[in-house]
Order: sequence, then C-alpha cells, then structure tokens
Amino acid sequence: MNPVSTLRFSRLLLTGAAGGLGRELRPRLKAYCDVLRLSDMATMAPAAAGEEVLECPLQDADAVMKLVDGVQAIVHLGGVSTEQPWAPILAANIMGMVNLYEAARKHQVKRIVFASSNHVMGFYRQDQVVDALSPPKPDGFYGLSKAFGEDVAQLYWDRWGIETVSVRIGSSFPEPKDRRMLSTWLSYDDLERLVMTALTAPVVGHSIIYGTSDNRSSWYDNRLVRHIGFAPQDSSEPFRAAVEAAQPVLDLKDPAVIYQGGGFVKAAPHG
Ligand code: NAI
Ligand code: 15L
Repeated sequence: MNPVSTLRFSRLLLTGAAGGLGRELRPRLKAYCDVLRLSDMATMAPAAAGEEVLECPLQDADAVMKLVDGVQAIVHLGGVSTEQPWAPILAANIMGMVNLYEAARKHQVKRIVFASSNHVMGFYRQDQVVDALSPPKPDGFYGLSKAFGEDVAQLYWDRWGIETVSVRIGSSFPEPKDRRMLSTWLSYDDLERLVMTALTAPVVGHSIIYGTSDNRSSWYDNRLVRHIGFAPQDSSEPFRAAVEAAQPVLDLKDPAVIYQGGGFVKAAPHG
C-alpha cells in the first residue's frame, strides 16, 4: 500500500459501521474515498454504489485478515463501547485490536484512526487537566481495554511503522445530555473533521488526541498534538442553558460528579 500522503483514498475501511458513530460517518467518509468498505458483526444497511459491506466479528483473526486486504487506511470504531463484563470486551477490544493490527501489518496498511475513549483517563478528577502524556487512569474494564488498544497502536508504530491517531473521544452524540457532557461533547461535524485531519495529517507516528468540540469548559489539553491540525468549530455552549436547567443541582460527593469518567466510574459490570 502507498503511504498515506493523499487527501483521497482508494479504499478506506470503517469498522463498527452499524454503530451510532459508524452510521453517522458512513455517508461522510464516502466523500473522501473511491470505495468505502464497511464492517461490523451486526447487520448493516446494504452496500450502495462505491461501498462494500462485510460482516466480521473482530475476534475472528482469519476474517479480519480478509477484511483488511486491499485497504489503504482504517477508521476503527468497532468494539464494545460501554462498561461490560470482561468476556465481550476481551473478544472485541483486546483480541479484535490485535487481529486488526496484525492484518494491517501483513497487508501493509500505513494509517489507522483508532476510536479510543476518555475512559482511559476516567479516574482523573474534573478539576484536573490531562494531556497526551498523562499516565492512564482507566475507570473500568472498558477504559482498560482502550488503554490496551493505545498500547497496541504504539507497539505497531515503534516496531512496524504503522501510524495511528488514537482519538480519546469524549461524548459524541447529537447534543450534550448532561452537565458533564458540556465539557466532553464532540459534535458529529467535529468528529468528521477530526477523523479526516487524523487520516490526512502528513506525519503522526502514534499520536493521542482528545476528541471534543471547542467547549468553554474542558479538562483536556491537546497542545501536544497540534501537528494534527484539528480545529473544532462547534461548542456545547448553545446547549448550556437547557442542560443546566434540566440538572440545576449536582451532588458534589457523587463519584460520577467528581471524576472525568462520570457514571462509568461506578458502573458495575460484574453482576
Ligand atoms: P456503538 O456501540 O454504537 O458501535 C460499536 C459497534 O461495534 C457496534 O455496531 C457493534 O456491533 C460493533 N461491535 C461490537 N463488538 C464487536 C465485535 N466483537 N466484532 C465486530 N463488531 C463489534 O458505539 P459508538 O458510539 O458508535 O462508538 C464507536 C466507537 O467509538 C467505539 O469504539 C467506542 O468505544 C468509541 N467511543 C465512542 C464515544 C461516543 O461518545 N459515541 C465516546 C468514546 C469512545
Ligand atoms: C464512551 O466511551 C462511550 O462509548 C459513549 O457511549 C459515552 O458514554 C462516552 O464515552 C462518554 O463518556 O460520555
């Protein structure tokens, strides 16, 4: 495969295409490539012109090897996206991540955008600021698996020169749902901007960037990754009055209020 020095891709792979962000990015990414290959283990809408649709469980190494054949770059959204018992996280986010990078190595894919999560850092307090060099403090099995995913990306950069932008996405939904999300919200338009700048920045090695819009309040510092050139254009501010009216009082002793991970810090996946 050619190095990713292009603004347009011959064949781009989007995993997690049946999910919330995958469905949102599907038509947007199509504009930047000749062929968009879509995969998930769940059912997806049938292929339109210029699309390929392949069902693929990430824990199936042989299937992932075939999935990655012929792609120039990957946007990796597939996986467990909330706090869950260990077994599905192990399959999707641990085995799946290694399978994807092994396939990328064998098929000489040069650039991956990995959907990591703010939950890698969930046990930092909301009065602390974190950057790409702050040591991880995952808030559960899910955050732990994303920290592992970032380490996989680092290994494949150091050892095999596969570039990755690990995006610690905050909260990417149509609008911020609560007071915490006023700080973590990432609009869908800014998500598209971030994914595309991460795919096309000339040199990224393995870079870790926080994925949020230009929110007035924030606990993320992206100064170390200015080379990516992400310039968010949206903000949670227009939603502030409605969000604050719906949640006027916060329990300042509640761990979900104290820590950056919010409710994830007390999610109980162990039954
Ligand atoms: P989602 O849960 O809606 O989508 C994830 C997709 O991955 C699903 O369609 C699911 O079927 C697929 N998947 C799960 N296990 C799989 C497996 N073993 N094999 C193949 N496919 C599998 O999640 P969403 O919101 O679309 O997020 C996309 C990515 O971004 C996820 O990796 C998530 O962890 C990450 N992220 C999302 C945030 C958000 O605010 N939406 C915040 C932080 C991270
Ligand atoms: C995540 O990592 C989840 O995938 C998403 O569903 C949200 O809960 C988000 O973090 C968040 O922290 O708001």
